[in-house]
Amino acid sequence: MHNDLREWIERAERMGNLVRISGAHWEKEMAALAELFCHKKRLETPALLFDEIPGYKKGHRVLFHELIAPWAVALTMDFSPEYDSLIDLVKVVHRKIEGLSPVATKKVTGGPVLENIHQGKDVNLLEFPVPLFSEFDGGRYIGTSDCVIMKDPDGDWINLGTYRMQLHDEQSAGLYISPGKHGRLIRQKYFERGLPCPVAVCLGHDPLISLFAGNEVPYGTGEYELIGGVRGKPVEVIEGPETGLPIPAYADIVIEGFCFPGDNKAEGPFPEWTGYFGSSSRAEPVMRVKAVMHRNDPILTARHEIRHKSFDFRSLMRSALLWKELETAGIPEIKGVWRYEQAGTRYFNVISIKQRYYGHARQVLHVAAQTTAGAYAGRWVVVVDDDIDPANMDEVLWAMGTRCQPSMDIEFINRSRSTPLDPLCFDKEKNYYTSLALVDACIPFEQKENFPRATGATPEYIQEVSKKWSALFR
Ligand SMILES: Cc1cc2nc3c(=O)[nH]c(=O)nc-3n(C[C@H](O)[C@H](O)[C@H](O)COP(=O)(O)O)c2cc1C
Ligand SMILES: [Mn+2]
Repeated sequence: MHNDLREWIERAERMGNLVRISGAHWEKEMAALAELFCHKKRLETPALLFDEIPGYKKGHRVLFHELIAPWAVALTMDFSPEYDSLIDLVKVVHRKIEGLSPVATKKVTGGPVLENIHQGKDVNLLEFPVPLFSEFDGGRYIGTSDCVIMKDPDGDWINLGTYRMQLHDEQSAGLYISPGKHGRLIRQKYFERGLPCPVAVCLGHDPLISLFAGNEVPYGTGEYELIGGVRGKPVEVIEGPETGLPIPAYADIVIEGFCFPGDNKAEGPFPEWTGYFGSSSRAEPVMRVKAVMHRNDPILTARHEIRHKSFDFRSLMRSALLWKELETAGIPEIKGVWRYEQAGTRYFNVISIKQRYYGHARQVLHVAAQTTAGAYAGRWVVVVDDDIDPANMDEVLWAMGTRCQPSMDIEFINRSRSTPLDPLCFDKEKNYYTSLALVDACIPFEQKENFPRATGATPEYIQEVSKKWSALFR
């Protein structure tokens, strides 16, 4: 398995999945190229490594979209990138997560991240070619594929989260964290005590860190330990010189500093995962940066939230995390979970089951809707039988069209968890609720034996004929 971002890039390039681009501008051009690649290459989208960015030193690079295609998650978690249906990939990731034993971090005294250290007056965030995604954004965003490291003041829990960061000036950046996120709850604890909140942020790092920082794992769980679990060895960390927080020794770029109670500044808008500008400009906490550490020729990782893309690592991870939570709740016979990228990996979730008892399908719907992975900004949860591939929309629509009696088979949950980024949340100061539709598109359990036979030859006969006539389909 790769050890750091540098090795990951080498391997991606060897697979033919990395495109190097010289001379594209940080102002909108890198983002537009990323959008173009994404729409032209769909499930084969490569990672883009930008260099010689106008106004910046050669070697000060930006890596866009390291996790936007199935090959990338396979490389990052070290499994084969071959698949027939996307649900095959979820099964692999689910197996990896299901049996994961957490591995604690290992403290080390040095590492490549310390090749360059700037503190005090020497801190200058503008030394990095921070992208501007579009002319409608609140500013340039230095943190989009970042990893924000914080410590619970009441214990040893270290939380990692991906939260957007807008560049304000050389020594400060805005840190937007949605209500209820772990980083926000931790920061709030410091503020309620009138204390500054220590923060360290990786701005360039192994994509494996992003897999866990950017997805919902339960409150109190250390994401570092899960990363160590996947790797099979501890994440090596140095102690941050300003905050004492554990910082990955092999990161490309890390900043350290503090958020102070009441120190807010206008932040946003930002083009969000919903496919809209999440909210207009609002006052959000500022991170005052006290130290910058980076490797020679540092690489900033960046993500542009592209509307109508085919895939994102969040679909895979959030599907596998939801699957794990359903099993942890004791529900049997979950056969597949898919959370559609086209609906922001949160709004439209499909679960397939082998029905075993009366009420099985409803149980799945209600539990899935309120898990850690599923509750945040959910809108539609659909349950289907196990002959339906939840990642195949053709099959899901067939089930919804033919097995769901809307007046009986759709239930609603009101005042469920949402976010100010939700385009249907009109009050951006409070009332972040959504309703959820629970759609039972399974054959009614008592009709299983009598339900009309689905058309088509049996799978066994289809296989026999396709073997006999294989020359026709070459
Ligand atoms: C690329 C990317 C950008 C994200 N940006 C934000 C953000 O700006 N604010 C936020 O609250 N969550 C954001 N998220 C979602 C959180 O990272 C995610 O909910 C994660 O679970 C947060 O960690 P936590 O559960 O420890 O709070 C982003 C996720 C990804 C993958
Ligand atoms: Mn967390």
